[in-house]
Amino acid sequence: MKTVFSPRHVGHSGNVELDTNAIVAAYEKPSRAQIIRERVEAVGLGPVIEPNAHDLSTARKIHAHDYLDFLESVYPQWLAAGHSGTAMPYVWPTRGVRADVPPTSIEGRIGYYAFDAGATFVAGTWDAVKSSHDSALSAARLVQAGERAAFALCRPPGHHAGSNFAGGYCYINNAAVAAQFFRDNGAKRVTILDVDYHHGNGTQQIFYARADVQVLNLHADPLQEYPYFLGHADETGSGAGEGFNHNFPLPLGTAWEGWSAALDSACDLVAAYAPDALIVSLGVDTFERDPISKFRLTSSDYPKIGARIARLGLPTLFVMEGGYAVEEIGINAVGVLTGFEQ
Ligand code: SP5
Ligand code: ZN
Repeated sequence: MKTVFSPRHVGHSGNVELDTNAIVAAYEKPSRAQIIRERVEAVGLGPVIEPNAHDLSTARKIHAHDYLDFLESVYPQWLAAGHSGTAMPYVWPTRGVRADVPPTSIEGRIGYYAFDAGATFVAGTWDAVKSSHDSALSAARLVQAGERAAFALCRPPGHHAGSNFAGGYCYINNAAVAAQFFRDNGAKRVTILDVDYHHGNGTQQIFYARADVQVLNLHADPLQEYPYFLGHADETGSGAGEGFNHNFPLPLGTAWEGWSAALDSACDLVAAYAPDALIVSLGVDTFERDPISKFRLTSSDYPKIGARIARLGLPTLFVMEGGYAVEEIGINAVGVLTGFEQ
């Protein structure tokens, strides 16, 4: 299968993040994408191509216009306010506040449009975010044009980004934009299957009231793990979307036996929905040695994930999400893809 990848992701580098009790170098770093790209070439998965430029018209259907404007302007505003280095929020709206009034100061705005401290900005962030979005759309176009599968090697990732908020290293929800693209180009139903360790709260929020995009999430139980405030099993959709959102919260320490049982259940639901296209939000932070996660999948498990997904027999777009064990991230992510192709 083809891989769509933009070298412009490297502009999003040098960020710091808040980790337990310290400001540390961000776990979501450029070497992640570089090592995956090298593995794609080492195993001969297929050609690696750069994305075409796409405008934001599809993204505007799933993200608020003022939010996209914010993403593009936040870093220049941060500099104009006399700040330097990593732009990050320190205050967020919560219960009982005026969530309808975006502040004018950049310190207020950056918190208003985020749910955590994990969506930070440097000078090259917007260009990287835009290139990641372009990779998702270009790869989606390959699948829409008839390829069995394609790999959008997106960085930064997207599944924590909602209609009007960033967080968890995510800005534009690349998988959600791809789903909207499929819907706008002939697909009647689209499924997003999110196998990242963390619940894809942004993807769930975007499609929660929609029946045309089925969303399934396998993830660490939000009672025990980030992003904590969404991802329970009783979140099944609202209004017209009732019955089209499925969560599989799993306990910390889950290994292949428990994880694959949830994948089988999810795949049964996908088959019953019979989508025209499948998008896999591909996180490999389920790995036993991931530095910020607590599942126990091994490198030999990843090809089995790909093989199970392939059995659905659907046009499939893989969109890269998380995974922070940088040494093994290429083996694990590309393992899913080679397992799919066998
Ligand atoms: C796309 C994606 O996988 N985003 C994940 C964002 C996770 N952010 C929370 C990180 C918390 C790190 N604290 C773990 C302590 C290990 N020293
Ligand atoms: Zn994750």
